[in-house]
Amino acid sequence: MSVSDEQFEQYQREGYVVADGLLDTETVERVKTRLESYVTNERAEDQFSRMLEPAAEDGDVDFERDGEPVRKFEGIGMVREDDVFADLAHNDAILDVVEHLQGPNLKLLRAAAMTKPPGIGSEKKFHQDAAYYPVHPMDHVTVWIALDDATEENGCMRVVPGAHTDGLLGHEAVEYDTDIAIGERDYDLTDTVALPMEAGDVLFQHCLLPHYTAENTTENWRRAFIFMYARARSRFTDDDPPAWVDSHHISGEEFPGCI
Ligand SMILES: O=C(O)CCC(=O)C(=O)O
Repeated sequence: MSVSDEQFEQYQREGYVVADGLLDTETVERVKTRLESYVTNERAEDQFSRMLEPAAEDGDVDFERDGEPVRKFEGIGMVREDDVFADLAHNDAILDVVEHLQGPNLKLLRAAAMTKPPGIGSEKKFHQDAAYYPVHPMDHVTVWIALDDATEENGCMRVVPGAHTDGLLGHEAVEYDTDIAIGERDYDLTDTVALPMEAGDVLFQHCLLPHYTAENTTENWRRAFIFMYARARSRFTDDDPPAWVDSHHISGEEFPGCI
């Protein structure tokens, strides 16, 4: 097991754990090459969506470097449509850790790639991932995979250790309907620990853990892949959930009436 008992205790206590070097270079490069093929429009996505950086959408920047200024790709369709992304979602080393936390019957709730382009990669404000998903119980796991080295300068993950035990906080909409931020508390950077990571390191994060990433002020992309896994026995708690709420079988059994 790549994550020790002490690290699993840290996950329970602080709401996160980083597994260093969980993915090898070949796996990371395969995913980055595939992502690039969407950014450069060599491939077109049918079953998932792309969002450009706000600065580019407002026409404030002339960004022609390496394709389009994509802020993120999002949608479970990423694993339904693309074999490389599907392989990543089923990666044994990742599932080993997730199954230890969530048991053997797993569904995928979210797939996304957050790409933070050079110079214009914008911040992601403080939020809890659970706020996007009306699911019970609220103990699903976000897996954040560093595809490039993530540093304080290019917008590495910052978390508020232990705050997952405070429950779900009130959120409000930011730039887009699908972009929300914690309104109920006034977190700032002094509440956080920065988690610089090397490409191939993987962060496992409790869905109630408040987190934040800053702008990318460097000349290079800061790409990360994100999956959210939940127990297959979980239930959607909203009869009319937001359009992005969906689930995809990953491992073990499925259960009627559950996600
Ligand atoms: O990768 C990032 O910059 C932050 C992503 C994130 O927290 C999210 O999309 O929920």
